[in-house]
Parts: sequence; structure tokens; C-alpha cells
Amino acid sequence: TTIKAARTALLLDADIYPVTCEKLSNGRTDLEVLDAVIEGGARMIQLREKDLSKRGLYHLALKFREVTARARVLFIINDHLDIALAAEADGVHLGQDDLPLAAARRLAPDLILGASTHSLEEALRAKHDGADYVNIGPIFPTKTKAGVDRLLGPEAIAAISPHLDIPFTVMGGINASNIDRVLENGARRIAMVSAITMAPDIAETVRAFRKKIRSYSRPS
Ligand code: TZP
Ligand code: MG
Repeated sequence: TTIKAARTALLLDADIYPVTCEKLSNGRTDLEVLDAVIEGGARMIQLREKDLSKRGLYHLALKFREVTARARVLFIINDHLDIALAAEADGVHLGQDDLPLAAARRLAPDLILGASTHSLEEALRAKHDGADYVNIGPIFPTKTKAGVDRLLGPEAIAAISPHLDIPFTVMGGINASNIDRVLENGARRIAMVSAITMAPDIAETVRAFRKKIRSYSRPS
């Protein structure tokens, strides 16, 4: 199989999608969080550090690549296509103000491209422009991202996803007390920062979220 097909297979298999944030990790480093989420069974991870220098992020990405390659975990980098290519990550996650997907796709035919979207229109546009998956969010209020966009609420997942024929993740304020509401609305790939990074026992928390997600039917 091609590298892109192998990456896509990991994407399709993903259930939980942990996203890093060192300042919300209770004193643990991103690499410690990475080890713990892998121990908990995560198959996909996003390195997201808005405050690091580009060079600092590159060096951290090299370490993430080493660990994720050994564990066969899909490794996505937030915002920076150049770092994703340079560190041989599996993909890059781009927001509405980042490099346009079509440009990223031209530069990186083999990368998984993810897009942050906030409506069906944005999601369909992202697919058209080459996204392999879209994130739909924010679903609930979140303290992790300042000045976030309009809240979608869990019902938006059921409204948007039937019109989408690429994998989607959901994000924003999802935790143990509301995850059932996103699952009931059809989400099966759940991205989370603080509910994982702030957890006292990250591995056990990931294990419990995975079990919960997998108790619902798997998407096609
Ligand atoms: N984009 C939409 S919500 C969000 C991002 C990056 C942050 C989600 O963090 P949390 O802690 O899972 O609410
Ligand atoms: Mg971005």
C-alpha cells in the first residue's frame, strides 16, 4: 500500500483524538502526555503548541515523530505545513486563517490534511479543497481556545454529518459528562484537549473514553 493509504487507514480507525497543550497539562510535558495517551490506546494525536517558536516546535515534532512511529500512531501537527513535512509527520491540521488547503494539498500530496470547520459550508469547501477529514466545532464552551467562534451544540453534528462523505472529528468542551451527547448525535472520532491533558490519570482516562466511544457503532 502507499503511504497515503496507510495513513488513511489509521485515520479511519481512530476513536479518540488527543490534542496537546502543555500549559493545560498539570505540569507534565507534551512528551509525557504523548506517552500516556499511547499507553491508553490512542491511535491518533495532534501536536498543538501555539506559544513555541517555530524552531522549538520543529525539535519537539522530531521527538513526537520518533515515539509515534514506534507506536504506529498517526501524528498530525497543528498550523504548520512546513514543520509537518520537515519532521515527516503524517499530516497537518489547518484552520480557516492558515495556509489554504488547496495550496497545502499541492505541496503535500501524501499528507493527511485536516481542517477546522464551523458549518456545513466550510466543511464542504474543505473537502473540495483537499481535506481528508474535517473537525466540526466548537461543540460546547471551551476555555482552551480564546475568542472562539459561535458554539454549534451537539445537535449540529447530526445536522451536518449526513451531508459529509469524509471522516469528521468533533471538538470543543467535550468531557466525560457530555460525551454521550456527541455520540448520540453521530460523532465517533472525538478530539479533546483539556479533558485528557488535565486528567490526573491520562492513560486511564483515554482508555475509558475509547471504551465509551467504541460502545457505539463504528462509522464507515
Ligand atoms: N478548536 C475548537 S475548540 C478547541 C480548538 C482548538 C479547543 C478544545 O479544547 P477542549 O479543552 O477540548 O475544550
Ligand atoms: Mg490553525
